Amino acid sequence: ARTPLGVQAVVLHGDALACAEALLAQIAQIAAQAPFRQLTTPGGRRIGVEMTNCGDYGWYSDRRGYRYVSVDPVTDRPWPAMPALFLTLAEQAAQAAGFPGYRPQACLINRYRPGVGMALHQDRDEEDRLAPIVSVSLGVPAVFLWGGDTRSSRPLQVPLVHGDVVVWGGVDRMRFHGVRPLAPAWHPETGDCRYNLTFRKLR
Ligand code: MD3
Ligand code: FE
Repeated sequence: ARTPLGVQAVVLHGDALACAEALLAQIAQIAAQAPFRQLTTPGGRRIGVEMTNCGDYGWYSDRRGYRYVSVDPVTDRPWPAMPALFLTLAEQAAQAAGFPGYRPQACLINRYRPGVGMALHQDRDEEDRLAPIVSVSLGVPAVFLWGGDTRSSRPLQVPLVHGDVVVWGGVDRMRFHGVRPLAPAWHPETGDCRYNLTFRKLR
């Protein structure tokens, strides 16, 4: 089943269910090489979501700014390679949403604990402002906030559960979006956490 969110944005309900356990096993392997950590904003605030990356580039933030780096500043090693399963899942989801030939260069892995959310923002650190972003939700359900082209428009609330895949590209790529603070809940495969994989093509 699918729910359109916009002209070029769609929720693919449960499209990652069949491979969810394998995805979580890969996340554990990646985190063993590049641990989850809380980053700092350029303004000096700690980001509540814990993050790590895999692929050619990883999203990073500290006092010097938001950016993509090919070497993990915490371990001084390249980010773990993007698992083949991640690449094929992202490519298939993009294809199903009308973006054939998608090859992401970066996968940001977000971990949300109870009470943690993500404020309304735009993803502006990528040169390619039209290439789709693919997101995969795992574990505890969350409410995704789907806004407009300005911060002031009131966002739609979209529930996302274990195995849901969302694709945003083209005219919907620069929309404001966020995640409501996670309500305490339990999932048999992730405990009290939610994981989100965010695939991006940078240029
Ligand atoms: C919608 N992550 O890491 S999914 C992020 O669930 C981020 O962890 C959220 O927003 C999460 O930046 C939301 C990913 C997402 C990414 C980019 C988008 C949704 C988007 C760009 C436009 C519209
Ligand atoms: Fe975002």
